[in-house]
Amino acid sequence: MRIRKLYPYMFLLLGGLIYVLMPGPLTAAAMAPDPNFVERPRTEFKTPFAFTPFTEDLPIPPVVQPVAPFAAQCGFDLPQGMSLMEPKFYEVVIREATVQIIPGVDTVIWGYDGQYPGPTFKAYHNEPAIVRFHNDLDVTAIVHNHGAHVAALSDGSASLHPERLILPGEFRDFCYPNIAPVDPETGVQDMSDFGSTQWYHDHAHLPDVDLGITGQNVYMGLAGYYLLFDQLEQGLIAGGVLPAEKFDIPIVLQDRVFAADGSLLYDPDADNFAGVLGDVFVINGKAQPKLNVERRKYRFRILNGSNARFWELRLSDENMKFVQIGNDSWLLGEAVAPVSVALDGKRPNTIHLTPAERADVVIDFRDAPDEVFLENIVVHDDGRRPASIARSGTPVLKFVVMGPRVEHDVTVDVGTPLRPHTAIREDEIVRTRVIEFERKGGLWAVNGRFFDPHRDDANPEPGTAERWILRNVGGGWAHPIHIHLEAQQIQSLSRRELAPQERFKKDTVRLESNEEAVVFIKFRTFTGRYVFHCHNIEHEDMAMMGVINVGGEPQTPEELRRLEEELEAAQERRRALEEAGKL
Ligand SMILES: [Cu+2]
Repeated sequence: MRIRKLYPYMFLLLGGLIYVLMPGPLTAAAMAPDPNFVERPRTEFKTPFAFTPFTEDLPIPPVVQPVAPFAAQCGFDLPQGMSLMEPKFYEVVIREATVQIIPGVDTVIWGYDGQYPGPTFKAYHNEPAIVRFHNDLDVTAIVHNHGAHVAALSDGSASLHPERLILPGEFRDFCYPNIAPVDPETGVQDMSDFGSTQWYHDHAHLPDVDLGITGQNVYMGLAGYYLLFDQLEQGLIAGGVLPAEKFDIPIVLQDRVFAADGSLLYDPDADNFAGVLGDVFVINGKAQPKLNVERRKYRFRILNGSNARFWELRLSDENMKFVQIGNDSWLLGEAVAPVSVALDGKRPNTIHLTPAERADVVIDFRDAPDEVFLENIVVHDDGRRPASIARSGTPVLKFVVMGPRVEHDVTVDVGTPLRPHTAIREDEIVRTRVIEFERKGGLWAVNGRFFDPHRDDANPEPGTAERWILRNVGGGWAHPIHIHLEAQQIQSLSRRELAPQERFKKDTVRLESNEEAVVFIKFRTFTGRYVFHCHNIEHEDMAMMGVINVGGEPQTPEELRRLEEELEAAQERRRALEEAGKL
């Protein structure tokens, strides 16, 4: 495989903490510390295989099955007096496997249980899952359950807890309680925040060199679904509102580049750390597959699992509509007709997804023609942001529609109530923080600083709500911002209106260039250290990450004064940007 285990620019060292920054862009000539470095032509990053698309079936990942109980290393760290059902135990081996992503081409991947994408977890409310992940690779791994409400030590938050890294040949246990956040006033779980479509993926960051390898590990295949069910969602399914589990299909969107020997090519420094893009569209681990469907409604849990690529999806038949029922981890308050709201305009009936975002949608095939394509209309050929929207989309998945029309199908439609939504109120907000994301010194920074696992960037008090102003001051770059542990409720976006599907909860917020998002977030149930970061994974690996310490050392008067000053300076900067017409 064509992976560099450690990138040639080992510029990130000095006591493991201090970044050595070179003036100007990071080029091979400027850094040149690696005698083995060979500058390669960009043509090397073009896949040299031609194939006929839509000949192979869309793979459906198997469901992980429980094993006999074992003595777990992890705990749930729940509030006192809270009890759960008996846990279920699972064992998963992270290992190499040879698969065919492109028909007829053997490719080595790294997979959970050797599967790409990984097997699907199905978990139930209040029924904890304890998962033992064994690492049979020769690289370090760790697992983050994206969207999960879990104790800090089971969150897989990069190198904040280095003892949680799964070293080669070792295993670590992760404890997922499968609960909703506990309301600090009532002590009761707030089921309006109970998740539905989470995904688990690698999140490794090497503490000895302060370097992320998440991009490499996810690119090689380490990602899968973690689905949650509770009485409410099971009621919607049993009551004939939402499609049954048999018609509930995961769709992971990814892009990959292949070398001539069939191996996956991964090299973030080839593109100046802008973000790694592929030229083959891979859906559930297959290049442009097909799926046979009946003439009925299907639920598709679509995940942008790409490292850096933005996708915007539409259906080839203009008469067919998406009905969106979930966004990121959660079901919506009510089903909506999705709209893509971008800087270049609004496009109804399309689904825009930046890395890590999910859209849970229902598609009605009852009156569909025999062939329907899911198309991607984004033209995205450098890591910073999509270049344009294509009039003629690229078909990425073919639906082969068969059989008679199913009468009396499930009832979900635009406006159908789903999970009641509890809005965080303005009067609950106890603090405002400004978090600015920018390119700096060839890397990626948060509030002017690079990720330091030893520094707290925010110390919210448990049980309180905060206003976070997420601002992209990086000019031409777009950043999907992911905050661990709790949902974000978007209040406003500075450069576009809020789409109907963005009005409820998000765990990944897209910041367009020079855009500002005001979000409310409430910290409940757990204390400890978690991360927030850009989910362009190369940006994350290259330092665009910060630390939240819930209930950490109370901020000293000096720190609070500094926060006030930062806020004032940020407001000043905002005014300047506004005057310059840049926000
Ligand atoms: Cu970014």
